[in-house]
Amino acid sequence: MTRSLLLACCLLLASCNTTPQAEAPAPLLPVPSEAQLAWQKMEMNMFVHFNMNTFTNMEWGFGNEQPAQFTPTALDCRQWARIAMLSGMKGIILTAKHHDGFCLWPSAYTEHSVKNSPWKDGKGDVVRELREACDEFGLKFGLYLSPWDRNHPEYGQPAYIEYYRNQLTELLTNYGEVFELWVDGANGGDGYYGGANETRVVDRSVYYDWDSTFALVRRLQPNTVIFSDAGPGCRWVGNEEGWANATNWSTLNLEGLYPGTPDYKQLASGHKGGAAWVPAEVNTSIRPGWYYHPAEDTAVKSLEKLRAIYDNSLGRNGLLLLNIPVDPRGLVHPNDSARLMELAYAIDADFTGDLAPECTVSASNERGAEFAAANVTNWRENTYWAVADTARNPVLTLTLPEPKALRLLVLEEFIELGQRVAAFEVEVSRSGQWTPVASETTIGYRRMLRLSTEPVEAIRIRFTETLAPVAMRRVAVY
Ligand code: FUL
Repeated sequence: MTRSLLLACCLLLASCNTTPQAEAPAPLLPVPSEAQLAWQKMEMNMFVHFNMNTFTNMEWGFGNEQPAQFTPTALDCRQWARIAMLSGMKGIILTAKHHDGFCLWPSAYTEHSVKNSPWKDGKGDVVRELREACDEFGLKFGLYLSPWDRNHPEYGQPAYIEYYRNQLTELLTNYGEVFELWVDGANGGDGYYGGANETRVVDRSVYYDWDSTFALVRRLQPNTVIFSDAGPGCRWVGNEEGWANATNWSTLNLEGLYPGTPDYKQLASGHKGGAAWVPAEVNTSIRPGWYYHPAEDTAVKSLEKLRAIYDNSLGRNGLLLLNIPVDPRGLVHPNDSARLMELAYAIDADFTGDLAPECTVSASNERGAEFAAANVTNWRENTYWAVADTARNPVLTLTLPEPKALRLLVLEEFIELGQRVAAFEVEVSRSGQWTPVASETTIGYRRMLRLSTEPVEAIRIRFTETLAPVAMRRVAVY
């Protein structure tokens, strides 16, 4: 046998021994952009309402306040950032301008800002201080710029839109990377409006021409995730109480929706099979108000309430944006920071002791070796279990090394390929007998289910309705 013939035989043999690699499942469109994916993985962020209202004890300033009233005595953005970081939050979003129009940065386009306040003799810039604090504590930095402006004389006219865009340009040019821009939908009508003291209600579906403004944002900062009632980066969840619906699709049909849409109730669930990827952000406050009011020092939400909010947002395929009102000193009040530390400890305890890695994992179907069921317990971000395109109603079973009582189940889809699961059932086995413990709908980035079982030998998930073959990143069980 010649050498080349020998080589050819060897190659042939080698290729016979390799099992063909299974192809990854086709993505189910729409899928998240890289920026949306990075945003989703932040999981919990801090919202900071701090501005003129902090000093006037209001929620919605009228717009006739004076810069002289902005008088923080001990403002320290590093304190806010440290608390956010220690609470497990990954970013902070600040009300750079709220409905009263006062600007926390020295905007070149208005006199109604920190530059005319006594704070730091008008040389201060809260936006910059927070940006720097976020960098120091490894947090991302985001901004809220209220479209409704009760101070601006031209609000309601085209000139104001130019003003708004100029301010956006300042904020998106001079302060580094902004991970999220918060576009609020409110307009309550009346205001100071440069002394006019009248009611100005705009047609929110057309006045702001959001398409052009969002194009500007994308041009200045392509990775900024734009929040509004209609996305396009992420969406309001339709309430300020801290919950998404148990059925929560990250997909949404945007037609007819705009910031301030009256049709916001549907935002709690999104749309099954929706055409755009617009995941839900659950924004709520740790206190009754968004702004600090001394009378609410004793009304900080209980740990129990905050844990429910955590479960009903992050545990239901949402991102939690928890508001912490900063007080007139310019600091987070100790009642809030203490509660946040309790929450961080509780979350930590919840997610300690994942039993899944010790389980034997099996599935009714595996697409191929690299999509094995065992991938769901390896804690790697980029591996997942997937089933063949033809597999119907797959079942995933985790068998414990010895019977254990279970308190929490965490399920995550590999959303890089889209959101697929529409219905699933959970069963546990005791002495060989399977009993149902949950019948649920969507999963998405993360679904958490509180359980309270007797010691069980195994737990299984039956996927009863999917829009495409199942692709699961992770299953954790505690
Ligand atoms: C609302 C605003 O009107 C509130 O003042 C607050 O900023 C909240 C987060 O959004 O629409």
